[in-house]
Amino acid sequence: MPSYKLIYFPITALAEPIRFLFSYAGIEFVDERFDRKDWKKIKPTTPFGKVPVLEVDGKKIDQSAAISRYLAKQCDLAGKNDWESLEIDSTVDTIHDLRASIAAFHYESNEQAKQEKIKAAKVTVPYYLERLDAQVKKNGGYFIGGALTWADLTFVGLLEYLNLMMKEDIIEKYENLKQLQKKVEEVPAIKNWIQKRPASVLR
Ligand SMILES: N[C@@H](CCC(=O)N[C@@H](CS)C(=O)NCC(=O)O)C(=O)O
Repeated sequence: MPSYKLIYFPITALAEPIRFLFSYAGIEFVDERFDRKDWKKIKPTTPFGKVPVLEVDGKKIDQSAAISRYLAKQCDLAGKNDWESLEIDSTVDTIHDLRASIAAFHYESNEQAKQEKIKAAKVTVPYYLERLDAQVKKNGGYFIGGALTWADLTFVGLLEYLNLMMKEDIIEKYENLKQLQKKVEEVPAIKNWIQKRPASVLR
């Protein structure tokens, strides 16, 4: 088994689906959370100036979805066939599109541009959530194939951060997504991880 170190800010966000997958797979990893003030120093040591970065036996690799997919394959969460794997990839990309529309206003520093992006997100966010909720309903309580996959772990892993940026529980009105969150958070290995993980340091 390789040695794994996950490097990220001291928050859930893009690293949390990866941490969920390590926990689910029962794979040990070093959960390295750096201080925000050190980011300037760390950035040039990453492959493309972004985190999360995973070190595998000292080799550095980035991109959270690619890392998640790699781990999902090791614990049978990557689909039962190529079609399901494609459906999972597609859903994960959709979840990241939803995240991008929220992050767009959250990280906007120009006040006028921010208001415009908030207006856009007020349309986009429910648009995505309605469809994701319907997808879970149609697929037996999970996003794909009536069974747990890394798409479910990605969505639930990212939720805390999406809620923080939106300043509300974004799935409150979406019964199927709420049930999904509950199911994922009750998987024993994930429940155990959530209980022991450090709280996010928000600035
Ligand atoms: N597509 C990348 C996005 C990575 C990304 O945007 N990371 C942000 C943190 S959430 C980052 O490193 N920001 C600091 C910077 O760009 O200087 C992934 O999914 O890993």
